[in-house]
Amino acid sequence: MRVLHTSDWHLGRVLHKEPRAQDHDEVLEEIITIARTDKPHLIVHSGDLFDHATPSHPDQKKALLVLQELEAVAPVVVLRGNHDSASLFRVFATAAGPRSRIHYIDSPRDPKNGGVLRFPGPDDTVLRLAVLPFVHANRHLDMLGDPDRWRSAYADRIGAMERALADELLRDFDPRRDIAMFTAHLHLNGANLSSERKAHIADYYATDIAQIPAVSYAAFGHIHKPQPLPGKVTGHYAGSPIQLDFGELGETKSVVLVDVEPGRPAEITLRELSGGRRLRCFHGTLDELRTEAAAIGRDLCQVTIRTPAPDSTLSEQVRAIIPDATVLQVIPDCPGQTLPIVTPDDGVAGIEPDMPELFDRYLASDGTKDVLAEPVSRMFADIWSCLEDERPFLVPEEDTLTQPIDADLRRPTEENL
Ligand SMILES: [Mn+2]
Repeated sequence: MRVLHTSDWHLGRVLHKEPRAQDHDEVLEEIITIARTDKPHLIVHSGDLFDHATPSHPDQKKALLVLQELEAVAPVVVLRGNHDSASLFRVFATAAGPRSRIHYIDSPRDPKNGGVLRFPGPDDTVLRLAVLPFVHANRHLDMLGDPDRWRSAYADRIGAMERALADELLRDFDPRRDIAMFTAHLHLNGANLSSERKAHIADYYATDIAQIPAVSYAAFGHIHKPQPLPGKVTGHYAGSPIQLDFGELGETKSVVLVDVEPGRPAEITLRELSGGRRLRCFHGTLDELRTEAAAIGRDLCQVTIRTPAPDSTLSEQVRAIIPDATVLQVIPDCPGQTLPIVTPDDGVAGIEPDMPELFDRYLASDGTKDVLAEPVSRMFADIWSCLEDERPFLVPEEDTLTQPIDADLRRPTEENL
Protein backbone atom coordinates (compact mmCIF):
# COMPACT_ATOMS: atom_id res chain seq x y z
CA MET A 1 0.00 0.00 0.00
CA ARG A 2 1.05 3.54 -0.61
CA VAL A 3 0.40 6.45 1.74
CA LEU A 4 0.92 10.15 1.05
CA HIS A 5 1.76 12.13 4.18
CA THR A 6 1.54 15.94 4.36
CA SER A 7 1.20 18.34 7.27
CA ASP A 8 1.12 21.85 8.74
CA TRP A 9 -0.34 23.79 5.82
CA HIS A 10 -1.27 26.73 8.04
CA LEU A 11 -3.75 28.20 5.56
CA GLY A 12 -4.35 31.87 6.37
CA ARG A 13 -0.77 32.51 7.52
CA VAL A 14 0.33 36.15 7.22
CA LEU A 15 4.01 37.04 7.52
CA HIS A 16 4.82 40.68 8.36
CA LYS A 17 1.42 41.74 6.90
CA GLU A 18 2.08 39.71 3.72
CA PRO A 19 -0.60 37.03 3.14
CA ARG A 20 0.79 33.70 1.96
CA ALA A 21 -2.33 32.78 -0.08
CA GLN A 22 -0.53 32.74 -3.45
CA ASP A 23 2.25 30.55 -2.01
CA HIS A 24 -0.35 28.13 -0.67
CA ASP A 25 -2.15 28.07 -4.04
CA GLU A 26 1.07 27.09 -5.83
CA VAL A 27 2.20 24.43 -3.40
CA LEU A 28 -1.23 22.86 -2.91
CA GLU A 29 -1.55 22.53 -6.68
CA GLU A 30 1.79 20.74 -6.56
CA ILE A 31 0.59 18.38 -3.80
CA ILE A 32 -2.59 17.57 -5.79
CA THR A 33 -0.42 16.75 -8.82
CA ILE A 34 1.80 14.47 -6.71
CA ALA A 35 -1.31 12.69 -5.39
CA ARG A 36 -2.69 12.19 -8.90
CA THR A 37 0.66 10.98 -10.24
CA ASP A 38 1.76 8.71 -7.40
CA LYS A 39 -1.76 7.38 -6.67
CA PRO A 40 -1.60 6.65 -2.93
CA HIS A 41 -4.23 4.40 -1.29
CA LEU A 42 -4.49 6.78 1.65
CA ILE A 43 -3.63 10.44 2.27
CA VAL A 44 -2.78 11.60 5.80
CA HIS A 45 -2.70 15.26 6.88
CA SER A 46 -1.16 15.31 10.35
CA GLY A 47 -2.61 18.62 11.55
CA ASP A 48 -2.58 22.42 11.40
CA LEU A 49 -4.72 22.66 8.32
CA PHE A 50 -5.25 26.32 9.27
CA ASP A 51 -3.08 28.92 10.91
CA HIS A 52 -5.70 29.93 13.45
CA ALA A 53 -8.98 28.80 14.95
CA THR A 54 -11.18 31.20 12.94
CA PRO A 55 -9.90 31.03 9.34
CA SER A 56 -11.47 33.33 6.73
CA HIS A 57 -14.21 31.96 4.49
CA PRO A 58 -11.91 32.00 1.41
CA ASP A 59 -9.34 29.95 3.36
CA GLN A 60 -12.02 27.50 4.49
CA LYS A 61 -13.19 27.17 0.90
CA LYS A 62 -9.61 26.62 -0.28
CA ALA A 63 -9.07 23.86 2.30
CA LEU A 64 -12.32 22.13 1.33
CA LEU A 65 -11.61 22.29 -2.41
CA VAL A 66 -8.08 20.91 -2.03
CA LEU A 67 -9.22 18.15 0.32
CA GLN A 68 -11.95 17.22 -2.19
CA GLU A 69 -9.34 16.99 -4.97
CA LEU A 70 -7.29 14.68 -2.75
CA GLU A 71 -10.39 12.67 -1.78
CA ALA A 72 -10.94 11.98 -5.47
CA VAL A 73 -7.60 10.11 -5.38
CA ALA A 74 -7.87 8.29 -2.02
CA PRO A 75 -9.45 8.48 1.45
CA VAL A 76 -8.09 11.43 3.42
CA VAL A 77 -7.48 11.62 7.18
CA VAL A 78 -7.07 15.12 8.65
CA LEU A 79 -5.93 15.55 12.24
CA ARG A 80 -6.68 18.66 14.23
CA GLY A 81 -3.43 20.47 15.05
CA ASN A 82 -2.93 22.96 17.86
CA HIS A 83 -3.81 25.80 15.46
CA ASP A 84 -7.07 24.22 14.31
CA SER A 85 -10.51 24.59 15.84
CA ALA A 86 -12.16 21.33 16.98
CA SER A 87 -15.63 22.78 16.44
CA LEU A 88 -14.81 23.90 12.89
CA PHE A 89 -13.57 20.35 12.20
CA ARG A 90 -16.94 19.04 13.44
CA VAL A 91 -18.73 21.47 11.10
CA PHE A 92 -16.59 20.23 8.18
CA ALA A 93 -17.32 16.60 9.11
CA THR A 94 -21.06 17.31 9.25
CA ALA A 95 -20.98 19.12 5.89
CA ALA A 96 -19.00 16.26 4.32
CA GLY A 97 -21.65 13.75 5.43
CA PRO A 98 -21.38 10.11 6.49
CA ARG A 99 -20.36 8.76 3.07
CA SER A 100 -17.43 11.18 2.64
CA ARG A 101 -13.93 9.74 2.31
CA ILE A 102 -12.51 12.70 4.29
CA HIS A 103 -12.11 11.83 7.98
CA TYR A 104 -11.78 14.88 10.24
CA ILE A 105 -10.28 13.90 13.60
CA ASP A 106 -11.22 16.77 15.92
CA SER A 107 -10.30 15.27 19.29
CA PRO A 108 -8.64 12.17 20.81
CA ARG A 109 -10.83 9.10 20.40
CA ASP A 110 -11.45 5.98 22.41
CA PRO A 111 -9.14 3.39 20.80
CA LYS A 112 -12.06 0.94 20.54
CA ASN A 113 -14.43 3.59 19.21
CA GLY A 114 -12.89 5.39 16.24
CA GLY A 115 -9.31 5.73 17.55
CA VAL A 116 -8.09 3.11 15.05
CA LEU A 117 -9.33 3.49 11.45
CA ARG A 118 -9.17 0.63 8.94
CA PHE A 119 -8.60 1.09 5.22
CA PRO A 120 -8.76 -1.86 2.80
CA GLY A 121 -5.94 -1.97 0.26
CA PRO A 122 -5.03 -4.18 -2.72
CA ASP A 123 -4.68 -7.98 -2.28
CA ASP A 124 -6.78 -8.10 0.92
CA THR A 125 -4.31 -5.96 2.85
CA VAL A 126 -5.77 -3.77 5.59
CA LEU A 127 -4.12 -0.60 6.80
CA ARG A 128 -4.84 0.14 10.45
CA LEU A 129 -4.26 3.77 11.35
CA ALA A 130 -4.26 4.94 14.98
CA VAL A 131 -5.08 8.67 15.22
CA LEU A 132 -4.04 11.14 17.91
CA PRO A 133 -4.77 14.82 17.23
CA PHE A 134 -3.22 17.58 19.34
CA VAL A 135 -4.11 17.43 23.01
CA HIS A 136 -4.20 20.74 24.85
CA ALA A 137 -2.57 20.39 28.23
CA ASN A 138 -5.08 22.63 29.97
CA ARG A 139 -8.02 20.52 28.85
CA HIS A 140 -6.82 17.44 30.63
CA LEU A 141 -4.38 18.44 33.30
CA ASP A 142 -3.98 20.61 36.30
CA MET A 143 -1.49 23.22 35.07
CA LEU A 144 -0.84 24.69 38.49
CA GLY A 145 2.24 23.80 40.44
CA ASP A 146 5.73 22.78 39.43
CA PRO A 147 6.28 23.20 35.64
CA ASP A 148 8.55 20.14 35.52
CA ARG A 149 5.84 17.98 37.03
CA TRP A 150 3.34 19.60 34.69
CA ARG A 151 5.46 18.60 31.70
CA SER A 152 5.98 15.06 32.83
CA ALA A 153 2.26 14.78 33.64
CA TYR A 154 1.47 15.83 30.06
CA ALA A 155 3.99 13.35 28.60
CA ASP A 156 2.61 10.59 30.88
CA ARG A 157 -0.93 11.33 29.80
CA ILE A 158 0.01 11.20 26.09
CA GLY A 159 2.03 8.04 26.74
CA ALA A 160 -1.02 6.35 28.28
CA MET A 161 -3.14 7.35 25.25
CA GLU A 162 -0.48 5.96 22.90
CA ARG A 163 -0.26 2.65 24.75
CA ALA A 164 -4.04 2.26 24.64
CA LEU A 165 -4.02 2.99 20.89
CA ALA A 166 -1.15 0.50 20.39
CA ASP A 167 -3.14 -2.24 22.19
CA GLU A 168 -6.10 -1.75 19.88
CA LEU A 169 -3.86 -1.36 16.81
CA LEU A 170 -2.27 -4.76 17.42
CA ARG A 171 -5.37 -6.64 18.66
CA ASP A 172 -5.88 -9.76 16.45
CA PHE A 173 -3.17 -8.38 14.18
CA ASP A 174 -2.39 -10.65 11.23
CA PRO A 175 1.12 -9.83 9.92
CA ARG A 176 0.31 -11.50 6.58
CA ARG A 177 -2.36 -8.95 5.71
CA ASP A 178 -2.40 -6.18 8.30
CA ILE A 179 -0.28 -3.01 8.29
CA ALA A 180 -0.10 -0.75 11.37
CA MET A 181 0.42 3.00 11.18
CA PHE A 182 0.09 5.85 13.62
CA THR A 183 -0.51 9.55 13.07
CA ALA A 184 -0.23 12.31 15.69
CA HIS A 185 0.16 16.06 16.07
CA LEU A 186 2.71 16.21 18.87
CA HIS A 187 6.12 17.50 19.81
CA LEU A 188 8.54 14.61 20.37
CA ASN A 189 11.56 15.02 22.61
CA GLY A 190 14.69 15.09 20.47
CA ALA A 191 13.11 16.53 17.30
CA ASN A 192 14.74 19.52 15.59
CA LEU A 193 12.70 22.68 15.92
CA SER A 194 12.64 25.14 13.06
CA SER A 195 12.26 28.20 15.18
CA GLU A 196 14.24 28.51 18.39
CA ARG A 197 11.83 31.00 19.91
CA LYS A 198 9.20 28.30 20.09
CA ALA A 199 11.51 26.02 22.01
CA HIS A 200 10.53 27.14 25.47
CA ILE A 201 6.80 26.55 24.99
CA ALA A 202 7.46 23.38 23.03
CA ASP A 203 9.45 21.95 25.94
CA TYR A 204 6.32 21.81 28.04
CA TYR A 205 4.56 19.83 25.35
CA ALA A 206 7.45 17.49 24.62
CA THR A 207 6.38 13.85 24.70
CA ASP A 208 8.32 10.64 24.91
CA ILE A 209 9.42 8.93 21.70
CA ALA A 210 9.63 5.55 23.49
CA GLN A 211 5.86 5.57 24.09
CA ILE A 212 4.72 5.74 20.47
CA PRO A 213 3.30 2.48 19.09
CA ALA A 214 5.61 0.13 17.15
CA VAL A 215 4.25 0.66 13.63
CA SER A 216 5.42 0.44 10.01
CA TYR A 217 5.23 4.21 9.74
CA ALA A 218 4.39 7.07 12.12
CA ALA A 219 3.06 10.22 10.38
CA PHE A 220 3.80 13.21 12.61
CA GLY A 221 2.78 16.83 12.43
CA HIS A 222 3.59 19.93 14.53
CA ILE A 223 7.25 20.60 13.72
CA HIS A 224 7.76 22.50 10.48
CA LYS A 225 11.21 21.24 9.55
CA PRO A 226 10.74 18.02 7.55
CA GLN A 227 12.70 15.25 9.28
CA PRO A 228 12.72 11.59 10.24
CA LEU A 229 11.52 10.92 13.79
CA PRO A 230 14.17 10.59 16.48
CA GLY A 231 14.49 7.10 17.96
CA LYS A 232 13.79 3.71 16.46
CA VAL A 233 10.29 3.96 15.01
CA THR A 234 10.15 4.57 11.27
CA GLY A 235 8.33 7.83 10.73
CA HIS A 236 8.61 11.44 9.69
CA TYR A 237 7.55 14.94 10.48
CA ALA A 238 6.28 15.82 6.98
CA GLY A 239 6.82 19.51 7.85
CA SER A 240 5.10 22.57 6.42
CA PRO A 241 4.85 22.74 2.60
CA ILE A 242 6.19 26.32 2.44
CA GLN A 243 8.66 28.27 4.60
CA LEU A 244 6.17 29.86 6.99
CA ASP A 245 8.49 32.11 8.98
CA PHE A 246 12.13 33.11 9.26
CA GLY A 247 12.82 30.22 11.63
CA GLU A 248 12.45 28.02 8.53
CA LEU A 249 15.01 29.87 6.35
CA GLY A 250 16.83 27.59 3.93
CA GLU A 251 14.60 24.55 4.58
CA THR A 252 13.65 22.41 1.60
CA LYS A 253 10.03 21.35 1.98
CA SER A 254 8.51 18.03 0.98
CA VAL A 255 5.72 15.51 1.33
CA VAL A 256 6.37 11.87 2.24
CA LEU A 257 5.43 8.82 0.16
CA VAL A 258 5.35 5.59 2.14
CA ASP A 259 5.26 2.20 0.40
CA VAL A 260 4.55 -0.67 2.73
CA GLU A 261 3.57 -4.33 2.41
CA PRO A 262 2.51 -6.60 5.31
CA GLY A 263 5.51 -7.99 7.16
CA ARG A 264 8.06 -5.75 5.38
CA PRO A 265 9.70 -2.49 6.40
CA ALA A 266 8.27 0.65 4.84
CA GLU A 267 10.05 2.37 1.96
CA ILE A 268 10.15 6.13 2.37
CA THR A 269 10.44 8.59 -0.53
CA LEU A 270 10.48 12.35 -0.09
CA ARG A 271 8.86 14.37 -2.86
CA GLU A 272 10.41 17.84 -2.77
CA LEU A 273 8.08 20.81 -3.11
CA SER A 274 9.12 23.94 -5.01
CA GLY A 275 5.85 25.92 -5.07
CA GLY A 276 5.50 29.21 -3.19
CA ARG A 277 7.95 32.01 -2.54
CA ARG A 278 11.00 31.29 -0.44
CA LEU A 279 12.15 33.47 2.45
CA ARG A 280 15.45 35.34 2.42
CA CYS A 281 17.42 37.53 4.82
CA PHE A 282 19.83 39.90 3.10
CA HIS A 283 22.50 41.84 4.98
CA GLY A 284 24.91 44.07 3.03
CA THR A 285 25.35 47.32 1.16
CA LEU A 286 23.09 48.63 -1.61
CA ASP A 287 25.80 47.70 -4.13
CA GLU A 288 25.90 44.15 -2.83
CA LEU A 289 22.11 44.03 -3.11
CA ARG A 290 22.39 45.08 -6.78
CA THR A 291 24.81 42.19 -7.40
CA GLU A 292 22.44 39.69 -5.80
CA ALA A 293 19.22 41.10 -7.26
CA ALA A 294 18.83 38.46 -9.98
CA ALA A 295 19.26 35.60 -7.50
CA ILE A 296 16.76 37.13 -5.07
CA GLY A 297 14.02 37.04 -7.73
CA ARG A 298 10.59 37.08 -6.13
CA ASP A 299 11.65 35.91 -2.66
CA LEU A 300 10.05 37.31 0.48
CA CYS A 301 12.86 39.41 1.93
CA GLN A 302 13.99 40.95 5.13
CA VAL A 303 16.68 43.41 4.03
CA THR A 304 19.33 44.96 6.28
CA ILE A 305 21.42 47.64 4.53
CA ARG A 306 24.78 48.91 5.76
CA THR A 307 25.02 52.67 5.16
CA PRO A 308 27.69 55.15 6.29
CA ALA A 309 25.04 57.82 7.07
CA PRO A 310 21.30 57.79 7.82
CA ASP A 311 19.26 57.63 4.62
CA SER A 312 15.51 58.24 4.64
CA THR A 313 15.16 56.91 1.07
CA LEU A 314 16.59 53.47 1.92
CA SER A 315 13.25 51.65 1.57
CA GLU A 316 12.52 53.16 -1.85
CA GLN A 317 16.02 52.37 -3.10
CA VAL A 318 15.80 48.75 -1.92
CA ARG A 319 12.41 48.28 -3.58
CA ALA A 320 13.71 49.78 -6.83
CA ILE A 321 16.71 47.40 -6.88
CA ILE A 322 14.61 44.25 -6.30
CA PRO A 323 11.21 45.11 -7.85
CA ASP A 324 10.11 41.47 -8.22
CA ALA A 325 10.79 40.62 -4.59
CA THR A 326 8.37 41.21 -1.74
CA VAL A 327 10.24 43.37 0.74
CA LEU A 328 8.81 42.71 4.19
CA GLN A 329 11.18 44.93 6.12
CA VAL A 330 14.12 47.27 5.47
CA ILE A 331 16.42 47.63 8.46
CA PRO A 332 19.18 50.27 8.38
CA ASP A 333 22.57 49.15 9.67
CA CYS A 334 24.23 52.53 10.21
CA PRO A 335 26.72 52.95 13.04
CA GLY A 336 25.54 56.53 13.76
CA GLN A 337 21.92 55.46 14.28
CA THR A 338 22.60 53.65 17.53
CA LEU A 339 24.51 54.80 20.60
CA PRO A 340 27.40 52.74 21.92
CA ILE A 341 26.16 50.14 24.42
CA VAL A 342 25.94 51.57 27.91
CA THR A 343 27.37 49.18 30.45
CA PRO A 344 24.52 48.43 32.81
CA ASP A 345 26.65 48.41 35.97
CA ASP A 346 28.45 51.73 35.54
CA GLY A 347 25.98 53.49 37.87
CA VAL A 348 26.00 53.37 41.65
CA ALA A 349 24.43 50.17 42.92
CA GLY A 350 20.84 50.55 44.10
CA ILE A 351 20.23 53.86 42.28
CA GLU A 352 17.68 53.74 39.49
CA PRO A 353 18.91 55.09 36.15
CA ASP A 354 17.22 58.41 35.24
CA MET A 355 15.04 58.89 32.17
CA PRO A 356 17.74 60.22 29.77
CA GLU A 357 19.94 57.26 30.68
CA LEU A 358 17.07 54.84 30.02
CA PHE A 359 16.47 56.58 26.69
CA ASP A 360 20.17 56.21 25.78
CA ARG A 361 19.92 52.50 26.51
CA TYR A 362 16.95 52.36 24.17
CA LEU A 363 18.97 54.18 21.47
CA ALA A 364 21.81 51.74 22.02
CA SER A 365 19.58 48.73 21.44
CA ASP A 366 16.97 49.99 18.95
CA GLY A 367 18.54 53.04 17.32
CA THR A 368 16.69 55.78 15.47
CA LYS A 369 14.83 55.81 12.21
CA ASP A 370 16.74 57.69 9.50
CA VAL A 371 18.68 60.19 11.70
CA LEU A 372 21.86 60.20 13.80
CA ALA A 373 21.35 58.98 17.35
CA GLU A 374 23.69 61.43 19.09
CA PRO A 375 21.65 64.65 18.49
CA VAL A 376 18.44 62.77 19.36
CA SER A 377 19.98 61.77 22.68
CA ARG A 378 21.09 65.38 23.37
CA MET A 379 17.66 66.77 22.49
CA PHE A 380 15.94 64.26 24.79
CA ALA A 381 18.26 65.23 27.66
CA ASP A 382 17.51 68.94 27.02
CA ILE A 383 13.74 68.38 26.96
CA TRP A 384 13.99 66.33 30.13
CA SER A 385 15.97 68.97 32.03
CA CYS A 386 13.51 71.70 30.92
CA LEU A 387 10.62 69.57 32.21
CA GLU A 388 12.35 68.99 35.53
CA ASP A 389 13.11 72.74 35.94
CA GLU A 390 9.63 73.68 34.66
CA ARG A 391 11.23 75.80 31.93
CA PRO A 392 9.69 76.02 28.44
CA PHE A 393 11.57 74.00 25.89
CA LEU A 394 12.47 75.83 22.69
CA VAL A 395 13.05 73.63 19.66
CA PRO A 396 15.65 75.33 17.45
CA GLU A 397 13.88 74.01 14.35
CA GLU A 398 10.75 75.89 15.39
CA ASP A 399 12.35 79.20 14.44
CA THR A 400 13.40 78.00 11.03
CA LEU A 401 9.78 77.07 10.38
CA THR A 402 7.95 80.05 11.94
CA GLN A 403 10.15 82.77 10.43
CA PRO A 404 9.26 82.12 6.77
CA ILE A 405 5.58 81.59 7.70
CA ASP A 406 5.48 84.92 9.53
CA ALA A 407 7.26 86.61 6.65
CA ASP A 408 4.81 85.09 4.22
CA LEU A 409 1.81 86.29 6.26
CA ARG A 410 3.21 89.83 6.41
CA ARG A 411 3.73 89.92 2.65
CA PRO A 412 0.76 91.66 1.03
CA THR A 413 -1.10 89.30 -1.30
CA GLU A 414 -4.44 89.58 -3.00
CA GLU A 415 -6.14 87.43 -0.32
CA ASN A 416 -4.69 89.57 2.48
CA LEU A 417 -5.88 92.79 0.98
MN1 LIG B 1 2.13 23.75 12.80
